Amino acid sequence: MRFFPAVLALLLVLPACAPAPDAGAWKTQSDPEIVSFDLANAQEVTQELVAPPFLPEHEQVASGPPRIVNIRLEIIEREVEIAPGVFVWQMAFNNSVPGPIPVVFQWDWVDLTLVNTTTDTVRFGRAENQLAHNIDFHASTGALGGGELTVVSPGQEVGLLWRAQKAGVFVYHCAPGGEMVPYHVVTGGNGAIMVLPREGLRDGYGNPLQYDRAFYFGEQDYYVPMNADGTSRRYGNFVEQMPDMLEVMRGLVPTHIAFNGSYGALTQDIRLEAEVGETVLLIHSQANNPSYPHLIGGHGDWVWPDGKFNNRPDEGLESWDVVAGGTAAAVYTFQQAGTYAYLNHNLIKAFLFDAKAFIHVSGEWDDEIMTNTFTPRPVGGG
Ligand SMILES: [Cu+2]
Repeated sequence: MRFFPAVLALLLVLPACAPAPDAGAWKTQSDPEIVSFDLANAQEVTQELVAPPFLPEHEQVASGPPRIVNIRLEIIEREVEIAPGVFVWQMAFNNSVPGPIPVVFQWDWVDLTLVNTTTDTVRFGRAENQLAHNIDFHASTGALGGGELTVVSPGQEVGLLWRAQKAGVFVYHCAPGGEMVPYHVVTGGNGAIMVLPREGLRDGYGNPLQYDRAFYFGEQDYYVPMNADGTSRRYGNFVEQMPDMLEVMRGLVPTHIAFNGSYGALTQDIRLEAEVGETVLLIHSQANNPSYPHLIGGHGDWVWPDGKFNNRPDEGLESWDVVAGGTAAAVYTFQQAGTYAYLNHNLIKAFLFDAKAFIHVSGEWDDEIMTNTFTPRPVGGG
């Protein structure tokens, strides 16, 4: 061990000369004037929500002080064919599974009108709601995430104002109590909200980061009472379905797993497109189980741990985590043309179930990044 003192001395010197990133220095504190901004002075805006995988129109950097962002969510109990011959009575926010993803800035207020629709009031076709519903925003603070203040019976609506104190992508879901909580969540009663830092996203060096497109993937596990022939049992309404579905749920094994509600939703029904050179924000939520997002043929250039933007993003990941009742957010700049699969890298869930989406990327192919040196031929040939 006669070299030990020299090695030790070197180790002691190294930190001083290596440009090691300082995780603490990456953080910026919220402006105290923004934090203490008076609700009475906040301007009201209305955000028109859209069905995922798309996001409502939004700025990426706040151009003024905190606002009150009005949003409207209508709860609809509806029967949907989620796979051939497989019917589920869903609980859907604004007629989509997952529900729409509002986009606000940190320190804005969200002013929600939550509607438990009936056929008389519904904007989205038919609704024959039977049950009380509510909403728990993981991004909010207090009263069960708002769940305690938002229980509405069919034909009722309720208003909830809350402040977005934390930045990141956060799950919301229905949570009306007891076994109703998982029942409403695994029939589609969940979504996410994105709370952007006011200064916008930053990469791991602290440089501002803008995206050209954003897609929101909501992964849904289902527990469908099935017949022996591979079709599902059918029920008259959301309430009638519940006892049999709870039995399947108790087994903890999903019968179906889909991105955005139904099999083929993002591989056949909706065509997602991007171009080489574009930076795409990939948002993912799973309200009831973990997931492991992966972009086949690409990466997460920057991945925010647990989808929370005030943590320094990780660089160049292959697969990343979504915790149960949590989210992920990653950006990737496409470098090659082609069709990319974005999926849960529990590959059984991706391919034997349907936890996947395709992104069709147009543009140039760069041989310097990848090319065949020779195409398949007999061994030793050529
Ligand atoms: Cu509900």
